[in-house]
Amino acid sequence: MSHLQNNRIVYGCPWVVAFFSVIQPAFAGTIVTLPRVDISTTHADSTQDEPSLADAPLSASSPDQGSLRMSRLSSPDAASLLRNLPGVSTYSGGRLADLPVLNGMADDRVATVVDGVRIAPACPNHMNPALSYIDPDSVQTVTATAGLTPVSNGGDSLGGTINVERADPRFARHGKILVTGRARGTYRSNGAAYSAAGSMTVANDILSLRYSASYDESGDYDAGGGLGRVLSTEYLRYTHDVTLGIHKRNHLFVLTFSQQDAPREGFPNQFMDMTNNRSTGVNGKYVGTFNWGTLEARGYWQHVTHAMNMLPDKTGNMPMNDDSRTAGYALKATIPLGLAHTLRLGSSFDHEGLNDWWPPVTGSMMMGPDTFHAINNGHRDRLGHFAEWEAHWTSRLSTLLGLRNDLIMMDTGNVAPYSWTGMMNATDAQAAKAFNARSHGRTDVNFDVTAMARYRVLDSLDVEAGYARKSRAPNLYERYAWGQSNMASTMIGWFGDGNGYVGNLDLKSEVGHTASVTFRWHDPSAQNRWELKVQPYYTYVHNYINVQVLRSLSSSKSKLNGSLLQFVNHDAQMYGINSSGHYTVWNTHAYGKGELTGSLSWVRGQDMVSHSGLYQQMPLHGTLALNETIGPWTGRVELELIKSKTTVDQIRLEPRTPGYALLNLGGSYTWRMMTLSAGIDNIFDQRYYMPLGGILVETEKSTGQHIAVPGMGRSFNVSLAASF
Ligand SMILES: [Cu+2]
Repeated sequence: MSHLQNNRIVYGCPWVVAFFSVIQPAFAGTIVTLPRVDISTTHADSTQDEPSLADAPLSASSPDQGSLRMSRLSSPDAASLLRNLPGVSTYSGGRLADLPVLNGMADDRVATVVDGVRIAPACPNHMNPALSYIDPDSVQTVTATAGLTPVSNGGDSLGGTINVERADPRFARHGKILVTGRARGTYRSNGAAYSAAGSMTVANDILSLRYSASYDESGDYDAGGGLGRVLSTEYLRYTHDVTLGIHKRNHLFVLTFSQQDAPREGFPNQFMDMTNNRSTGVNGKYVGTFNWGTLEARGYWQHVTHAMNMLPDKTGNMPMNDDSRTAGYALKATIPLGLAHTLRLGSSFDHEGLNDWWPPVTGSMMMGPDTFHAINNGHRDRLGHFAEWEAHWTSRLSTLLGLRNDLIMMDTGNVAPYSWTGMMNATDAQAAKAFNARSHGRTDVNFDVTAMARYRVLDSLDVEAGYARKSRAPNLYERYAWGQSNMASTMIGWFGDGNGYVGNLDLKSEVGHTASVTFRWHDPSAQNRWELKVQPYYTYVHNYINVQVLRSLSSSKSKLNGSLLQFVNHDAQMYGINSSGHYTVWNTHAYGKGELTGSLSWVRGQDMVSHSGLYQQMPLHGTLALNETIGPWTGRVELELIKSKTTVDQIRLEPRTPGYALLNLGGSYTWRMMTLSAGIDNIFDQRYYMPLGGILVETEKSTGQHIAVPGMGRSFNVSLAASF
């Protein structure tokens, strides 16, 4: 696994810096970075110098340091760390809630694992996805594995796995005390955004205690090209984490307590905004090496209360609440069998419990007098098991074969509309009766297989090819959302497209068959001066969960253009090519190191029943960047190129968007413990519309105009950071 370097360049508020600069010198030289008890390294030591297929498939990629620096300067959303990776795009609603798309598969189809835990969004609009709970400065490693994913990287997904981990705790040398930390303050001119993030560790050689916190706030941003302010794009979020680490010989135990408050976040492409999201959680990890192998055990618990209504940019009043409790464990044992073979065994259980209810609005004819129960005591429990066998046959040939079983059990209680008898609630009362008349319990038994091989054809060419069968069971809303009125159905949906959605009790799991091959040409020397990766892929999905039209939403009272859509199983296919590379242009004492990096991705998706394009398929897009490092200076020029989006999902009225190019510039200077970074995003204030950004819902609601959400205009960003 390509771990990012343990980045000690960190950033800070001046007052924090001033305080810690006083105490810093006393502890200089006591820092010990724990020898990672890492499955991939322990295994690699026992065989040839060949990286593990399961932990580092060629289809996996991680952002380079220049890209990470720029992402952290530009955005407080951890999903932005993924932005330049091949095959990866994101679709946005709120600015702290980007949802990843891998090889054309979005959101729930991607296993997004944060600190070993996969948490489903607790919201009918997916406003609080897994990556929204971690601030980018706390993130240590980011890996996106597109397409062929080893079964040990997670089931119940089709597109691949995104793995984000916070830094392991740090310990001191025996007999010493370590005090270390980082702090950073950031200002972004567009939207007048402020961020602050900091962390402090106190540790001896056995115990380590770390406190991390972050704060992010922004007003609405201005679109590029003088389009004006984009309403409902503000946010405010606080996170706090306390991490306790215990390290004894070959054992590492880590316990993290997390708390997050997000009092507001606007969603320009939803009918609702987030008016509060509060999360409390515990996450434990144990890693131990034994004479038989390595054991990694994780456990977690999280409670989320989520509230939605309209922030001042929107008109209306409609409170909606979610309460979710999740808990689970994951066990993974890595057992070397001789020098050439490794067996991995895993077991996991994830419980998700959800209540979604909409309190009555006093004085409203429609929203009352009772409480609307959208999901009443719903739960989705997943029990997963896998076995994976990796073999290094020769120094050139390795194979991986994995089998996985996921058992997904779902159920929910009876539901209720705002009123059983009110004239205005007749549609929903009838729908609730029909829903309650049926049994709701469903069990999906899913099997996954991944078979792949890697062959070193030349010292400068590796080829990895394989096949994966992967499955995903429907989420709670795809099965159990039941309201059929315009008002109830438009509250459901994480697509930002202005349509209304209703679930389907008869949905089956999606099963995807993917064939893919990755070619990696690279510098045969250890200097790694150049690399080019090209990955074509094809996926056929049986029972892809798409939609069919039940009726139009437009009426004498509604200016909406969209439709009431019901989730249905259709077959679908996706194919595309991901490519990425880097090239060291110069590396001399006088001029430092100059490196070109780039990526180019193309994907197409089709519904085989409706013959429409699939929703949210990113048009051809790429990034070209030049990174320069010389002494304490770094610089980056980045060009983003996105082709016009002409293939769209006609059923959801997905807008076509013109092509565009954005130029971004950034640089940093490090002086002792301080780093000053500055950058300009979208230098030419280019006007553009986000191809996966959905539509301006409030505009459509009031005027009937169907407009894609415009992207952000020029922003001057600056941050000051310190590490000590
Ligand atoms: Cu929400």
